[in-house]
Amino acid sequence: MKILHTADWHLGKSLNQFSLLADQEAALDQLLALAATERPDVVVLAGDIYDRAVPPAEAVALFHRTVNRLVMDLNIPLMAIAGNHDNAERIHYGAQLFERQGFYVSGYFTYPLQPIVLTDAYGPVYFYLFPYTEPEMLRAELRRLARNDAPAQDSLPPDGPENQGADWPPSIQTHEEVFRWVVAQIQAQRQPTDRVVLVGHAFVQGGAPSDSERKLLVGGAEFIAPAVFGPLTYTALGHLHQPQHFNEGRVRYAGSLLKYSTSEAKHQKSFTIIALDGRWQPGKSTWCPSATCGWSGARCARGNLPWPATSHPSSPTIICLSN
Ligand SMILES: [Mn+2]
Repeated sequence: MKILHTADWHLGKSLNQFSLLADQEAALDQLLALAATERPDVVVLAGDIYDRAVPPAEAVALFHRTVNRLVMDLNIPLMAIAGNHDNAERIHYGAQLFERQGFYVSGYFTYPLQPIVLTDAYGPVYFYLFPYTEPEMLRAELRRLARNDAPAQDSLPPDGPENQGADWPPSIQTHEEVFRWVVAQIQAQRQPTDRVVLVGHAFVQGGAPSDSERKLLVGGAEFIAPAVFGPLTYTALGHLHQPQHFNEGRVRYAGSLLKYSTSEAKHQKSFTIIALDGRWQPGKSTWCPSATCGWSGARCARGNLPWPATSHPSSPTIICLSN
């Protein structure tokens, strides 16, 4: 099973009122070219599709074109989740309809968690899409389910509301507790040798942040210990904009599509290709530099600055003033 992992597209983002849309389109052209050559079984987009809850129409049109080219023209499924910059309901629009064509999109989680199953020569791989979910959102939804809207008896996992008595729903205060709950749900559904991939949007403890990420919670409690994801075959994450990995590469950030702040000037943006063989652990992973290698992107110039800045019209230069 070959997985092309990408994240944090932030379509429609502007830097100092300068639209990055043309550069985003060029980078997505590179992604589509890579997909056409590599023929992954699935492309995974781990949140922050757009830069804000109500993206510009041109950004929505770019996403529309990209999904069409990948899913309809290249016939490669896409699995996408909402990140903390996205609006859950808007991202979730059309989810059940699009699924029939191979575009799996999840703006908000639904209970019980249900995997998307893709099969290769070694058998099934279970993909769990868990969009960005605040601890309070998860608590509220679990309370609602416990109160009066529990799903049908035969679809309840072993730790469902009817078996938990007064302790259910569990107390969930932090992002780590959210993902402990998610992984426990998955563990209750799977066989130990099943290959399981989780797609999420979260801040793993020890990860290197950038200036273009919005904090998940004010006052801490946003960090998740990498060990939480230990039982899973692969965790495809979004949120941190620098490509990086944990747990021997089994927990990974693909990084953002472009450099979105001066703190990312030295990043080399990329797409990640993960190959799963028959074992529960991932096989080789390939790091594919994206279009941004040849693109100046956000860069930080110091010293005697040329003025006016001479750069490609669609490549902004951020000028850092220092004394
Ligand atoms: Mn992001």
